[in-house]
Amino acid sequence: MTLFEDLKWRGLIKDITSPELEEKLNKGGMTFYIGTDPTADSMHLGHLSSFLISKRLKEGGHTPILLIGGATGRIGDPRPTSEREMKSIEEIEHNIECLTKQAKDLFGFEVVNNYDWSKDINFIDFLRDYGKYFNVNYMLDKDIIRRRLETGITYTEFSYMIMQALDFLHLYENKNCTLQVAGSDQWGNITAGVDLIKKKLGEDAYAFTMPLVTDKYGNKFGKSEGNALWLDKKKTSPYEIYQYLINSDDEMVIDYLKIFTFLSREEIERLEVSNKNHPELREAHKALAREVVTFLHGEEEYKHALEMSESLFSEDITKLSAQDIIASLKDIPTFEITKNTLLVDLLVESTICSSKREAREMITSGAISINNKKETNLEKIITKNDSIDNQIIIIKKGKKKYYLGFYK
Ligand code: 485
Repeated sequence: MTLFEDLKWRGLIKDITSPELEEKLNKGGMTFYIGTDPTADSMHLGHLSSFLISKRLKEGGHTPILLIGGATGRIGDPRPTSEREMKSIEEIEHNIECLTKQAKDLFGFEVVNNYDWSKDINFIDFLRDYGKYFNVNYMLDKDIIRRRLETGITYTEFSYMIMQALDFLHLYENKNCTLQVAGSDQWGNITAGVDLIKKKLGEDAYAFTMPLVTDKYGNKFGKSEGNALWLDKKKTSPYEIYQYLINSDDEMVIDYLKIFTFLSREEIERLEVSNKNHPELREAHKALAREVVTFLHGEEEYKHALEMSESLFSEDITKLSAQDIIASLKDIPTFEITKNTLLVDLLVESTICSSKREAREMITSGAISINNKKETNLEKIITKNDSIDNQIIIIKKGKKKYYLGFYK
């Protein structure tokens, strides 16, 4: 299978600027770049799907450059809906530092910052040397700008595409970079660069985009309850990432294996069969969680996450942190605990049981567990001593029903 076929098979190619690119990709030897803005102090799972392309192309014999947008981050890529709030320079600088380190640690490729070549461009030179290549009608016709015409867009954000185009030109001239890769929302920005190189130098540069990764409902992949899953383990524990991936939709897990792992086509096809015929084994889900967590955080952290997920269903649960438990027991019913309470009463107050009679029966028959430990004492009083991290307790009713109690 050629590199292009592999990328296609993995669903990693949405649009390409010209059909010649297929042959060029297969041949190897191109320098390419992919960029991100310092909007946060870490990349998230959404970025990972895009950035992994740098490793795939590297394996195909190309040379990657990772760009952190110190200049573009000061401006803000127009969102489809409304103007971005500008971040402070201190925050941007902090984010650049964190992202540069993260990109280097994860990939080990050259990392550049577009602030280095953009900061000294003088406004008059900018208008004379570059502005003349950008027809306003052409800019207005870009999807992202057109969508903002109703709600309004400032001159600052309107200029963003020119900055990204200048980056491509700069890297083309200085690093012989002839290819830019990005998610499909970047089509306007990257074609602005290809067009600038053509107009200014009369030469050909290339680009392709990758489809946006979504869950089965079409929502952006990599968000949990509206929060991004960060690649920095101080922000999102490896265990949380593990849990997120292991709980991937059955219909999506094979797509995710193609996008997020370096497993071979043969191996992924084997997992596809397993997922179809033996979904209960969850082999595909386990492989996805294993590959991604190991790539991001290493073998040790992966093993730890695996052990933790096993603890979730044993008395060892008390060894986990409240935060990790909350993250993994997401969709279960919750209740509040305000004071020391007789277990029987708590079961009724929390509506786990419908009456005191039922609660007593459940307890004496051994159907109630506190933190995965059976509780048969009718006099049992639940106090903070029963809690995990002074924050939560987990009550299990019968074999499968879990309830999460929060201390107020
Ligand atoms: O020369 C460049 C300057 C800035 C950028 C790229 C090249 C960043 C780009 N405009 C951007 O906003 N990227 C997003 C980001 O930073 O979060 C995301 C894209 C996504 C994918 C990812 O970066 O929305 O599609 O490309 C890597």
